[in-house]
Amino acid sequence: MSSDPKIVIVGCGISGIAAAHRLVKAGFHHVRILEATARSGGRIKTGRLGNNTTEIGASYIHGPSEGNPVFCLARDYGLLDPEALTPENQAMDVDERPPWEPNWFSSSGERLSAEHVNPALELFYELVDDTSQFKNQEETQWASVGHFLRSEARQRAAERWRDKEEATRELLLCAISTMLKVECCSSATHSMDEIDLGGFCMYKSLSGLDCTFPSGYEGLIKNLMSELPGGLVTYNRPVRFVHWNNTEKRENPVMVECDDGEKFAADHVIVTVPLGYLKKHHSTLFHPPLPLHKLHSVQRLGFGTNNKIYVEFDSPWWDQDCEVIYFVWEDEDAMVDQVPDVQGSWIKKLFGFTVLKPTERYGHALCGWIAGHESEYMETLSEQEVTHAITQLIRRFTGNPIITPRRVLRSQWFHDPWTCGSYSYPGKGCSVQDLENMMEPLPVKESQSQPLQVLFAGEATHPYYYSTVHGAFLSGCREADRLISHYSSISPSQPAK
Ligand code: 6YU
Repeated sequence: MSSDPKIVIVGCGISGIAAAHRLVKAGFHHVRILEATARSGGRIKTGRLGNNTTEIGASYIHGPSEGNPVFCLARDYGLLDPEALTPENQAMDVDERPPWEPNWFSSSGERLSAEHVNPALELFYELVDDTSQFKNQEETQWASVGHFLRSEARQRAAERWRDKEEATRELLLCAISTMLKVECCSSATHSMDEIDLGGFCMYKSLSGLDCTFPSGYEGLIKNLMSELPGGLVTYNRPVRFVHWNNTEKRENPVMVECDDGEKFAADHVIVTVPLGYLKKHHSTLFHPPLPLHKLHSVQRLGFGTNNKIYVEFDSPWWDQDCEVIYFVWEDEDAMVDQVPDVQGSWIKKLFGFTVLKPTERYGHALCGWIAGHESEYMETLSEQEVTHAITQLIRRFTGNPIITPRRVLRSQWFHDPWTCGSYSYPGKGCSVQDLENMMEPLPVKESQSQPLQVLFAGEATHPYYYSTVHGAFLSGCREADRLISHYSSISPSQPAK
């Protein structure tokens, strides 16, 4: 193997960029990124709603504090608002984060007071907190997060709300359905019944009150890209095959072949394609195929859809201090997070909207959130059909028959052929071992002559920051470091210059 190896990175999302950055900085000269699309950033994608910046993909830095490399980069590039930089903001613990100021509306067109719905919200947050007791527990009596939340909610509600009127109790249970739909969006899953309870607790939160990029998340990508050598990325080059374990060749044991037939010989390839893409294409992508234990982990981990529907209005119909709008369907069975008739009533899965703030920056704009198969079906509709459904929904819940959106813009992550969904979640039955299998390089048993041929990065390969930008970033650094330490162990002075 060469002392200045050829390294191909598949995918120019944040994990691929992070890996390239690290390798180039360490003195590797033959680093190349092959990207299927015409742009860098992958699921970091900033768009426009009229004159305003919107995020089609990631919105927040989750946990903006010193321990978060994405926060540190954004701060150093000068991409954040001053409030995000304050010590108070960074020190904010997950449990201390104040709940967003809500406005609640019901399907009968009534505004519900926050006091009225609060018992449901309190019970729900308490149950989500209680999931932490299942950390490191291999077996529980609960089949999934959904099973736990629903069963416990039913039992605790029966005790606590005994003295409330029947109609109030039912309304509160319907509000819990709304909260289950919120959780589906957070985990990009069709239903909380698909999420493993132990896996759910593996996710780690960093301190800091989530913040956004005033000029768009893509500013981070632009800054990072400007520090890479020109020509390092080849765009519009979808990789079709990764031929590895070519035992006849001592040098360049990996051959990466693109859709157009162009071939790139390499010593190492870092695959950063999304888990959704991997689930769909692993059997054609890898030659020889993935070892069975790795394949099973790819299958056990979940990858689902969470989409956004931005809606802009001439004037607000929500309170000035409102940060989130929740819709409660009174005609639904209590505590459901799935719609039985996806085509006929997909819109019921949309839990409501977050309010884009500050108004001076975004105008009167909301971001609707919808997860699961209902979200995937929404993607197949025309923009007019989505706008019509949203308009009818808002008119019904507000009781105001003339509210009309000025503009609507939605994301379509499930039908993006290079992503096939939004982000990963711990599927039922998945364990720490599955997360470890995801990041394990090939060949599994390192042979002296051809080690570390195929390495894996991307958000779904991070054991506890999966589904996030910082998890993806760290996974790229991890795989670059794996190669850097490999080369420094065989030749301490090579190749770093
Ligand atoms: C975060 C947030 N956020 C909303 C929405 C989405 C995501 N995330 P990439 O896909 O970026 O790159 C791969 C590249 O590979 C890509 O360019 C492809 O074109 C290319 N490719 C594919 N196939 C190829 C081939 N064959 N050949 C060549 N190239 C190929 N994260 O931190 N904050 O607010 C959100 C959000 C709608 C879709 C998000 C958020 C997820 C991040 O966007 C995502 O992890 C990274 O960008 C992925 O980078 P990458 O490099 O791995 O892949 C308890 C518990 C619960 C757990 N959940 C709690 C946290 C919830 C996360 N929240 C997310 C919410 C939002 C709003």
